[in-house]
Amino acid sequence: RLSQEMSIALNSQVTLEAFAAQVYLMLSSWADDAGLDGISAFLLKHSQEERVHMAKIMEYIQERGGKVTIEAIPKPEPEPKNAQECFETVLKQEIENSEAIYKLVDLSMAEKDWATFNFLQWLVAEQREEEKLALTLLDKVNLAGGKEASYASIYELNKDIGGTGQEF
Ligand code: OFO
Repeated sequence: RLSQEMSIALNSQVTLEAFAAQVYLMLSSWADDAGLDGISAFLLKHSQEERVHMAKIMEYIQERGGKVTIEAIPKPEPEPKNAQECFETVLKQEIENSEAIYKLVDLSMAEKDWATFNFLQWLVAEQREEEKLALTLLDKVNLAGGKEASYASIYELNKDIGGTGQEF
C-alpha cells in the first residue's frame, strides 16, 4: 500500500501530466493559428499522450490503495512567437517533468517502495525518449534558420514534422 507521502506525491504528478497536456494544447492551438497544420497535429497528438500518462498514474495510485484527488491545472505560459520558441517550450516542459519524476524515484528509494520504483521506470524511459525527440525537433528548427527562418523553410519543417508520423 502507498504511504501517505507517496500518495500525495503521485497525485501531484497526475496534475503535472494534466498540465503538460495543457501546454501541448496551447502550443498546438498556436501552431494552427500560425498556419502550421503539421506541427499543430503533432502537438495535439502529444497532448493526448500526456493524458495517457496521467491516466496510468491515476490507475497505479488506485491499484495500490491510494485515493486520487483531482486538482486545478495551472494556466500554461503565454503562446510562443515563432517555431523556435515553440520547441524551446516543449524541451523546457519535458525537462521539468523529468525532474519531477526523478524526485518521485528518490522518494520511492527512500521509502524502499520497490513496486512504485518499478512502476516509475516506465516513466523515466518515456521521459528519456521525449527529451531526445524534443532536442531533435529543436535541431530541425535551428537548421531551418531558427527565429530568422524563411517562410519557405518553415513550410518545409511543418511538412516534415507533420508528415513523418514521429511518435513522442
Ligand atoms: Fe511528456 O511526458 Fe508525460 O510524463
